[in-house]
Order: sequence, then structure tokens, then C-alpha cells
Amino acid sequence: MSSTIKVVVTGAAGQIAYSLIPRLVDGKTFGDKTVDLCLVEIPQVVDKLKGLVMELEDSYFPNMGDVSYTSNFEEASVDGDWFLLVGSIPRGIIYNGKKIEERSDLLSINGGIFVDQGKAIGKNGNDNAKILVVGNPANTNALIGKNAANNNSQTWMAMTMLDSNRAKSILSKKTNKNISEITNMIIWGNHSPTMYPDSENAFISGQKGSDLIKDIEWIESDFLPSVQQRGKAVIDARGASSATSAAKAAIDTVIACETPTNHGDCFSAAIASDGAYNVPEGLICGYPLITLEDGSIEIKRDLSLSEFALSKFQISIDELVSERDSVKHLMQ
Ligand code: NAX
Repeated sequence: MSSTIKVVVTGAAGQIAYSLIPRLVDGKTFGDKTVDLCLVEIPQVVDKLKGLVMELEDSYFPNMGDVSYTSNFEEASVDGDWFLLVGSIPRGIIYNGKKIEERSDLLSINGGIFVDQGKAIGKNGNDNAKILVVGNPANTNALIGKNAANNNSQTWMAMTMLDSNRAKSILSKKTNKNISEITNMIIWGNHSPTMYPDSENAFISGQKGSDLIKDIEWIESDFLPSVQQRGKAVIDARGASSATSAAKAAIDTVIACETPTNHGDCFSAAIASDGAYNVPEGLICGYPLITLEDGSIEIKRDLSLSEFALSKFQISIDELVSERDSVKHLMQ
């Protein structure tokens, strides 16, 4: 085995984490590295993690290193290489006597969590740490966390891979191609119903999406809403939000960040804008990304967006700006 990596996972007793955590130590996600796990939960449920640790021990994972659990994030963050921030307060629960239904309430409550976690990661995490925010509202939580961390050698991202995988599945059915033949499936903007899944810049069996799918009516009235509303459709059908597919998407993101991207390819995640594609600087925005040989993550900059795409993308940028404005008090 070549080296050891420390992965910190919050929301570790939740439903996504139950699918996610075993895959972190299965010898595939991090190759032959030994993976130390630090699992974090809120004090009310942290003891449940004892059972999860027992199951991990019983699962025969030769690449699994030390496994610990805690409700103290400050402690957990020490020397972390990867932070998978899944934990957050979901919509619909009663919090301090109030039912949390509005995105603005969600932003405020979860934003507070990400201030403290961000500070701890900036101070205690490794300098080349990568942070993937899954907990919603993911982009703005990542913005708050990155700001609090104040450590520019760390890479903060928010997950859009699930949206990308959902879009690939729909394009694969539409074109009758295997899902592995759909590449460069970019999600621009926010992980929310305003996201813009870009069929035009996707490649389908090596052919550009804009050359293969010319039916704008289908894109606008079928493809876009199906991807944008897929999370809700899963909740309606299952009575619970996406879990196994969300865990798979988090693993896909980690693998994409751990493996240099093939020439011409890209993957989807949201990352801080440096002004690329005219997005206001600092917003955590869904972009096409590439991983370089040295492990750093960059925005792929050579894509062109049609007028149709730009108009859709702008809606999502505007939403990110308004979310940022509504959490300014958390970003002093
Ligand atoms: P669950 O409610 O099953 O689990 C969340 C867990 O987080 C709970 O066990 C809770 O105790 C814990 N938690 C809350 N605050 C915490 C804190 N400060 N520190 C540590 N743990 C904390 O939710 P689950 O279905 O696992 O979803 C987790 C999050 O992922 C939600 O915010 C959900 O909206 C979000 N999602 C994001 C997706 C994306 O693509 N970015 C897709 C799937 C999912 O909807």
C-alpha cells in the first residue's frame, strides 16, 4: 500500500452516508491507499455510529485504516485530506419550534454550521485538502465554508455530479447509447432547480450533443425539467430523498478529483469562480472541471455556450448571487 489518506465525513448516521462510507474504504475510490475515516454526527445521534463502525469492521476492507467517530468537528478536522460534508438540516423538519420549508431558512440554519466547519478545516485540515459539500443548499454552504476557512490552498467544491449522472441517463435513453458513451456532461450554475444541464457541449459516442440533438423543444420542455426536478421525483416515488445515487455521485466526484482528467474530457462540480464564463468572482458555481497531474482542479475554459445556454445559465447565476446576498451576515 502506498500511503494513508484521512477522510472526514459529516452526516455519518444519515442515509447518504450509509451508502457512501463503505465505498470510501473499498480499495477502488482511493486505489491502494490506506483510508483513515473520521465520522462526524451531531451529539444527539453520534452514538449510533458505533453500530456503523462495527459493520465496517465486519465487512473485510483491507484498505481500511483507523476509524473513529465524534461530534466534535474541530477535533475531527485535524490533518484531514478529504472532507465530505454531507451533514445538514433537511427541509421539512421542525427546528427550534418552526417547520423549515423555505430555502432562505435552510440557508440560514445550515450556513451557520458551515461557518464553524469552515474555520476548523482552514485551520486544521491539510493544505491541499479537498472539500466536497453535499448538504444543501450545497453551493452556498460551500461559499460560506470556504470564506470561513480562509485558506486558498484548499479546494472547496459543491456536488453537482448527481445532476450530471441523471442527465447522462436521460441522454443515454434518448439516443439509445450506453451511458458510458455520454461524456462531458456539464451542470452549470446552482445545485437547485435553476441548474443548467448542458446537452449541447456533451459528447455522445464522440459526437457533440448540439450536432446530434437538434430538438430544442425536447431540450427545453423535457430534458431540462426532468434533470432539474429529478430529486423531487425520487422523493415522490420513494418517500425519501436520493441516497444511493447521491452516494455514488460523491464517490464519482472523489475519483474524478483523484485521477488526472483525460485530454478533452471534463467532469461536473461547483467550484469558486475566478470570473470564468462571466460568473461573479467567488461564487461557488457549477462548471466543467479538470484534474491536473499534480492533483489540482481547474475550470475548463475553452467551451462556447449558445445564446439559449447563456440565458438559462444566467438564471442560475442570478440565484447564486441572491443566495450569497442573503448569507452576507455569515461571511464577515
Ligand atoms: P439525512 O437526514 O439522512 O442525514 C443527514 C445527517 O446529517 C443526519 O444524521 C444529521 O444528524 C446530520 N447532521 C446534521 N447537522 C450536522 C452537523 N452539523 N454535523 C454533522 N452531522 C450533521 O440526510 P441525507 O439524505 O443523508 O442527505 C444529506 C444532505 O444531502 C441533505 O442536505 C440533502 O438535501 C443533500 N443532498 C444533496 C445532493 C446533491 O446533489 N448535492 C443530492 C442528495 C441530497 O438531497
